[in-house]
Amino acid sequence: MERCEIDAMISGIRDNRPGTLARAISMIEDEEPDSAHLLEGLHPFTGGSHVVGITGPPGSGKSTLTDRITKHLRKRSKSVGVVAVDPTSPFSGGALLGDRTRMGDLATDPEVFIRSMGTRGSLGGLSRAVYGAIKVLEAAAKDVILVETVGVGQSEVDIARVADTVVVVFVPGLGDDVQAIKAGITEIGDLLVVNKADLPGASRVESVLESTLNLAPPREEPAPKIASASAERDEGVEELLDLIEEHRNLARESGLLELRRRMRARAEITAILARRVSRHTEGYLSDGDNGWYRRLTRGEVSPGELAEELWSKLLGQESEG
Ligand SMILES: Nc1nc2c(ncn2[C@@H]2O[C@H](COP(=O)(O)OP(=O)(O)O)[C@@H](O)[C@H]2O)c(=O)[nH]1
Ligand SMILES: [Mg+2]
Repeated sequence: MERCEIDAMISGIRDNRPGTLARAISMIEDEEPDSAHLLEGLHPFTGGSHVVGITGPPGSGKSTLTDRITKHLRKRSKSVGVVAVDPTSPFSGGALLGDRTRMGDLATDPEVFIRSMGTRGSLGGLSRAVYGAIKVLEAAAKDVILVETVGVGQSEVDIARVADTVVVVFVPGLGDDVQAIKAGITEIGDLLVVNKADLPGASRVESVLESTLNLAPPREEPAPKIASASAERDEGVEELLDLIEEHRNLARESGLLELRRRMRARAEITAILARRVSRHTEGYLSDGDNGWYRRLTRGEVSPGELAEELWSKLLGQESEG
């Protein structure tokens, strides 16, 4: 790709042309060589969006909630980008497939851009792509970017936690005591939402969350707030959105936003490097002709020495160009 083509792509992104946004994200996802230049070119135009992570167990209603939040944001005249990293229920399929009218109005709205991402990348690949997609949407000047990721604690899909505001979704009936306490899940959220409040047991989950928070050691960041909602019935979503906006304003004043951005940059750099190292390593080790395994079995080298060798090769390639 010529420099001028990349420039044209950047201006297409800044003009918020949906086709260009889609193509740019695909380029990043497919790890096309030019995508690195594209991301470099986009960087100066990033940082203006409110990145909101929405995470929680599969089936808790993250996609439904994301859809609702998007609608309410549109009512507030905010433009929205959605990145859904949820292989179990893709935003464009899954729960929303059965409700085409709901998707319908969002799908034709030029101020809403929705992208589902699979888990096809290997180590570091997916996170790298998601950070890239966020960059594209930031450069397109989306007011809010919603990032849906499943689960908590899996590094590959745990991008939501380095968002400006992190929403963790809970539901009644998943073993109410366990889900709250497990894996310090309450620690990563700025807002803890009990979704499916229309189902029995929701208030019990809320009180379990409250007592978990009361027992938690004090932390520098403000204690998370607890909310409840029924995404399906569109109840409590407006209030949740108020809390999301309030969090962003407080985070900006307190310096928390700066801290989150720093964490995100750190995670992004790590993802790019991890991906580079893993590609290099996989490439070498899957090449049956270079004899690394023979040398290993003959006792000429140890795995550690081979790793050392590969590392030097990688550094050598870098300095060559
Ligand atoms: N009863 C009830 N069901 C809901 C609610 N929100 C979502 N669901 C349902 O829960 C299922 C999983 O929703 P989905 O949004 O795909 O969850 P995700 O896997 O977390 O993205 C779907 O059948 C939704 O219709 C809610 O507030 N109440
Ligand atoms: Mg989903």
